[in-house]
Amino acid sequence: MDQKEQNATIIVSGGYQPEVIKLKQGIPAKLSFKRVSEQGCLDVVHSKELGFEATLPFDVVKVVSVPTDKAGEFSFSCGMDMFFGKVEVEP
Ligand SMILES: [Cu+2]
Repeated sequence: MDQKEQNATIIVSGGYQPEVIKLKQGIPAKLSFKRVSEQGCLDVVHSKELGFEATLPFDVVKVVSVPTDKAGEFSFSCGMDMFFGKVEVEP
């Protein structure tokens, strides 16, 4: 069956849960971040490699699109680059 879109939900609380998100190459993908902790710099998530930056208001789901045209491992992190998560795009 053809998949038209892939979605992953990431809970933000003292880090990212899950820390590794696996995606398939070539299928549009969205990450939904939900911050449930008041911990400071986690209110920003960004990734140079994936080309996004988003603010994460407390207890609000924030959706970002990520590219899946290239296979590989791409990291994202909190505003101060202390906490990291990773997207694995598999061919
Ligand atoms: Cu941080």
